[in-house]
Amino acid sequence: MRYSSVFRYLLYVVLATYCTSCSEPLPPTDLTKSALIPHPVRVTATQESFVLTPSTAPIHLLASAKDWVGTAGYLAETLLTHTGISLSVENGPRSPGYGGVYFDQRPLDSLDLGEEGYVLQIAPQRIIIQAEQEAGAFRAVQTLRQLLPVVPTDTVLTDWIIPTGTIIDYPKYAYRGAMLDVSRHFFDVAQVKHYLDLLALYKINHLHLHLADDQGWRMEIKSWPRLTTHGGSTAVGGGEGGFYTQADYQEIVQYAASRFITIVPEIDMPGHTNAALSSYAVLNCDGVAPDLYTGTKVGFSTLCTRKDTVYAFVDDVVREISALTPGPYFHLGGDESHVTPLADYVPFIERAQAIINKYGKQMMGWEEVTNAQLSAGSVVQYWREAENMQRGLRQGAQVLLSPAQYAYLDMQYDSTTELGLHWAAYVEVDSAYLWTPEALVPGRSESQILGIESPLWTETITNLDELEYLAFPRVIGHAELGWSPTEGRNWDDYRRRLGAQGPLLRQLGVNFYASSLVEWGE
Ligand code: TNX
Repeated sequence: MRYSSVFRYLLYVVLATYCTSCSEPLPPTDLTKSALIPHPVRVTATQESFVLTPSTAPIHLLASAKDWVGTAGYLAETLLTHTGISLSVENGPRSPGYGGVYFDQRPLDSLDLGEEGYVLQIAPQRIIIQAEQEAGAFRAVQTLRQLLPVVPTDTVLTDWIIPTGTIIDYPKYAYRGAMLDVSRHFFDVAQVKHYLDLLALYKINHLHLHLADDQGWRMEIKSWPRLTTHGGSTAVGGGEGGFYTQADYQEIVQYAASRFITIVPEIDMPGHTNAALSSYAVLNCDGVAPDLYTGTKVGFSTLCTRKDTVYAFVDDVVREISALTPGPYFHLGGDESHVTPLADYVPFIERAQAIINKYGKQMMGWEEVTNAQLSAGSVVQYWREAENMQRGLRQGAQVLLSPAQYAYLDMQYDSTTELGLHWAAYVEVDSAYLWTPEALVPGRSESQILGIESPLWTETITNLDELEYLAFPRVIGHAELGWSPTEGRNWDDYRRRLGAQGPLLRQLGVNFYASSLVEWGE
């Protein structure tokens, strides 16, 4: 134990003794000084404390919130893991003046908090989580979780002090996403769930899965079984690959939903398709199936866009995946189709888009899809060329911002980083944070920005430790850019709050990059 943690521990012991041995109020704590990320919209402090103890009353669902058992259970589970305190969940009427944590579903029209907004009121006697929808209550639980002190694991703490006051909070953008490439290297269901849990802590609400690329097809398609039995059998560097059965995929979708995260499936087309082309000769113009590919080049493969069979294939793939996907989007890739002539690329995107729309989904595509005529509701994902995005904006489309030089989690932090690439930039923790989404679309209404997303391409990583190293802490900064108001944002304040996440990340076992730009808390 370092000196500062010993000191903090002693402070807690003193505070706890002080609190339990007499009825004097605790010394003041200041909610506005809490190191929350994303920074909430409004925080007011009342300079007192709520103390969570083993004798705190059960978590209570008021009648209005009786259906929020999932989120209440999640809170109970989180408190148990973090503090060792086990609280049950109850509902039904309760006498006034009773302590503990309450959930209250209520219209908050006057505050206009939207689907994910919430009000978190912390008083010395009770904590009330109010939201219009359960998603908002779930985001509030993450705020509460970040307010818990982090103590060394060998410390037994019985009194967990939380500063009092009110937080009114809601997101800036509707879509705050992360993307995981499971094609270049496969990440299994348990690994994806682990990533989802970490993303949830920072209020990220979409996980885009890049399910197919040249090196591997990772999603079972019942009508085209060789896509996975053959196309999923390897990975970059020649590893064994892997794939999700449809049941696996549903498990991921459901787990994500319990964290109010929407899964966005991507099947990259017409380029980035070697795994599919190798599985079915018929998808190739020359009718010859190429070998599986385990290198890292891009832009060499294409579906034969003039064959009807290819559209039957696209229809089957989109139909099967859409049927298992409750979210509104189907991502069809569309990037780097360097060997598809533009005259073939454009009609392909338009036909595939029509198929996606037929199965009730909105198309998402990388910025190159703006070469085609987009239908209403299609979303353009910007990654590199502003001009490609501008074409989409002129068509009236919404954009999802993933500028590679700030948002790509596979970029190296600096020239000494062993994992990752650097074709777009070296992206230190400050550059990942210091950009303003709305400045990327000058002259456009902000309503054309759907949100931001942090892609993690996996050519250079094979396991969770490596995934965590590249994603954390940069994705935390992106989460704040997507959630918190731009006004008042500054690096020094963020740096302080990020440093204070260190103990929590360490306690969660996250292998984050401890950038020397940040003073990490003990
Ligand atoms: C570009 S970004 C790609 C990916 C690579 C990535 C590596 C995009 C739409 N395409 O295929 O994995 O660079 O950084």
